[in-house]
Amino acid sequence: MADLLVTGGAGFIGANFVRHWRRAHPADAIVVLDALTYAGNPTNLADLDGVDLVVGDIRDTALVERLLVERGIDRLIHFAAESHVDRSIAGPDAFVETNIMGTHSLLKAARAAWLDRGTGRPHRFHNVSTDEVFGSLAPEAPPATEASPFAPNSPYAASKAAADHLVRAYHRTYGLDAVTSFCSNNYGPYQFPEKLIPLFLLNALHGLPLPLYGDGRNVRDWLHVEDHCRGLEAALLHGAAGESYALGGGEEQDNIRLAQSLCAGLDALFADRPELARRFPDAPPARGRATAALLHFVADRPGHDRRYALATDKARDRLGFAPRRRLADGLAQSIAWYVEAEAWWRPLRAAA
Ligand code: NAD
Ligand code: TDX
Repeated sequence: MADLLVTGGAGFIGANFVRHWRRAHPADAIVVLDALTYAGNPTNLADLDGVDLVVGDIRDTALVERLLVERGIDRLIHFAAESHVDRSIAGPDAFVETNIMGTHSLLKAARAAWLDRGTGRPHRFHNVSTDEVFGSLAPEAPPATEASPFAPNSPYAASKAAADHLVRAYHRTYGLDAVTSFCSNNYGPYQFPEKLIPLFLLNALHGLPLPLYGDGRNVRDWLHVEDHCRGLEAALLHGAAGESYALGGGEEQDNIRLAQSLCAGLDALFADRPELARRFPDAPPARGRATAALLHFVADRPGHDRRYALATDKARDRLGFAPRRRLADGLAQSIAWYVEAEAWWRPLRAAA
């Protein structure tokens, strides 16, 4: 096997994956293909050697085919997507174009480069998907598995589900070596501050409200991004062609509880480090108040899925996957990272 192509490698999970792969496989060259949308940030990769960032669109089939052929790339891991549910509700078109048409463009390029040329070389197309394709679970329902029916509810989830079906079809019809993984809500460094955890942390540092949608009792399963990356590495290297694997965190939590943990974690950090009150004078603990006072309820997200959860038995048994980082520890690490990463997030907030 030769170089690795990572689509969407300048985004949150993609950048964490590139960083992980660099540490785990330092001899491999990595090509990142990223269109640098609002969510793509080259500074996420700026300190790495041996990573070639190609700024381009996954819908450019000719570009992708050229990269695969000219660089002798046999492995592709596909993160590039429009990823934010609220944006998909406000404007679904970009989700159909990037997530469905874009994935199909990659599949066409992979088929042309790997199958039509008849080189017979091993190859692998890894498709990164989400627990949202299985839709909303009832409170007492068992977690979704790889065999659960698709029931997507948001335009985002529907576009991911469509892409997953195309990946499956290219395996069954053309014999493309393809694997799909489904994952729970990720958190950790470099997450764009529109998603719940970084949004709430950065709002809190500025003394701004923390808007909980609806009754705040929607449940998500949380997985630290480094654990996700270890699961993806295992699936890319050891997953079986045509199979799918659910990578869950085993950490279900409703949004109120999660938000309260974030607030308490921030209060504790400010108590430990008095200099933070000078750096962030608008944060409640800098004024002797609890951060949780910023929490408030706002109108619900339309079609808001009540609960997601994934059973990871298959990934555990076949890939040896098990999350290492507990949520409490991962949240403490994330809070500390966002407090220190002011140079990273300040331009993003200014642009927003
Ligand atoms: P992100 O929004 O942070 O990053 C997406 C990246 O894709 C950005 O760098 C962006 O520039 C790039 N991109 C967008 N459109 C492109 C195009 N047309 N061509 C090339 N590049 C393009 O997303 P993320 O949170 O890192 O998610 C990565 C993948 O993982 C997505 O496929 C998402 O559906 C999936 N996923 C995310 C989560 C999560 O909790 N964040 C959970 C499960 C699955
Ligand atoms: O301001 C907010 N207030 C709020 O209550 C935001 C941004 C979110 N929420 C709620 C909605 C969800 O129940 O918090 C929960 C998490 O929201 P998001 O961070 O937007 O994530 P979610 O909609 O669950 O989707 C995420 O996980 C699955 C990723 O964005 C997807 O890309 C991934 O597939």
